[in-house]
Amino acid sequence: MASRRSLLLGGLATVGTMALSACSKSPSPASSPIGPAPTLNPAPGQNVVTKSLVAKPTTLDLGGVMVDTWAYGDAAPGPLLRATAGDMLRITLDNQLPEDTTIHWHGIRLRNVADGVPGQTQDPVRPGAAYTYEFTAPDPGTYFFHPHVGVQLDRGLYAPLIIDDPSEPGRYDAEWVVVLDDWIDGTGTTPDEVFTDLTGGQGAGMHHGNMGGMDHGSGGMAMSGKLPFGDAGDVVYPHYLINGRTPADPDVLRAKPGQRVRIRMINAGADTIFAVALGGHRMTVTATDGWAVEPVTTDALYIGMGERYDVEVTLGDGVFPLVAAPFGKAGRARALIRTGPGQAPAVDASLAELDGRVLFGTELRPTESSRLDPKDPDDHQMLHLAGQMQPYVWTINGKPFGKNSPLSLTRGTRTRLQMMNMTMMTHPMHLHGHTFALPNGLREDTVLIPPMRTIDVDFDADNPGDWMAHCHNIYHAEAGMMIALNYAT
Ligand SMILES: [Cu+2]
Repeated sequence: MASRRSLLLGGLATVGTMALSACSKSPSPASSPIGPAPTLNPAPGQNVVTKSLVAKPTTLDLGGVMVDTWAYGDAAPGPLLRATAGDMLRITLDNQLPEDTTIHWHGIRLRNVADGVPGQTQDPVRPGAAYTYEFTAPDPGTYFFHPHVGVQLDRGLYAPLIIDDPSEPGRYDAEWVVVLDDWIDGTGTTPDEVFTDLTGGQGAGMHHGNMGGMDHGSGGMAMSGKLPFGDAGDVVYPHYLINGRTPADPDVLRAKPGQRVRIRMINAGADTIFAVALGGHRMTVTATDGWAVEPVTTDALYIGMGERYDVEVTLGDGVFPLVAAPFGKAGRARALIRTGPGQAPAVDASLAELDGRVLFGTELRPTESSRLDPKDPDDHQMLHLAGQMQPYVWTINGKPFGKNSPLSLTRGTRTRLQMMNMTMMTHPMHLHGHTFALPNGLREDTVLIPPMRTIDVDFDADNPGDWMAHCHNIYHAEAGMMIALNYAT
């Protein structure tokens, strides 16, 4: 049976099923091996942060739900990685998974060889092998890391990466990292099986008995085709998590009444846009994707896959739910903020804030210090986004990754990417190795592009290499919605 979405999208794409052969689990390596990355030696006086990560199968307790999954160590999110802007990071990945993997350092303007794209910037890290990533992290902010292989991100393989600003005064009483996720791995299926179902033409991962049912009109308020994001996801998840915990047995964040807290929010979900709100509070947004913005106070905010927002709140006295409502899907993620005694609100208690003003990231304006200086672009490039559910193929510039032509950039140019979304879904588009600016100068590395909308972003081609731009819906990316952008020194 054709889904509503496939009907809406029918005729927009002209790519046949053969195209899916390009979407192997590990993007096919270049004809010759890439070999080890050249060693990076720290500059005189440069601090080096050294850490080891083990990617491995493990069993996690999500809060009354036990799942077999893959993670960095024995927790999801994995271990917080923290450094100061300008530091060199030297991170060794020990691959104890039964598959190839890599790590992509999402949002960091790093040297190309450390970007973690198999077949493009490195050879895949084989099972049992290790690989050392060495790079300098130039910009402070909230980031995260995850594999760039297949749909591994939709397992437990993600963790926050915080880069501190050495010049920022410590003006918060506390700081919390809040990682959002949509969870299905180990609940009777795996992300690989979900992807197989999606590409099998049988209709979007709806065959797992423990899933909540497809979102096409079945979820009450969770109607498909809803504004502003249209059909926002392809997969119905049995669980939505904050910091790896279900709403029934949530993460509890503790502080004192009246304290000012910075919350660093990361959407590590594979297929879910969230609206986030804190019961009984308004939140002031101070940064997006690591870049400072003119502060805006709001009831709630949307956060797309791969996006990060920093907010500050001054806490009241009591117990408050921090809720992330999956857009267009039933269920919620929840943590609790506790500043005093009292009983936690019910898991499904409604939040007035979610019915208030919900901020879009694209409404934000940059601070003067984070604005990209205005300049006419020297180079215009286009990303034409298309796709369909049946067959499940998502394309950039008419073809899926592997068949589309890499964009050829020129070093030293101000480059404009015109991203045209010709579908009825929202796509969080992410650019590696750079931050782009929206027309008002707002810096980001990931931006939500609603259905049938075009967004122009500008960036300076000042970091040569073979880079990627792709949708951060990991199922779209794996089904082809990626493209390479290449330029030489
Ligand atoms: Cu997409």
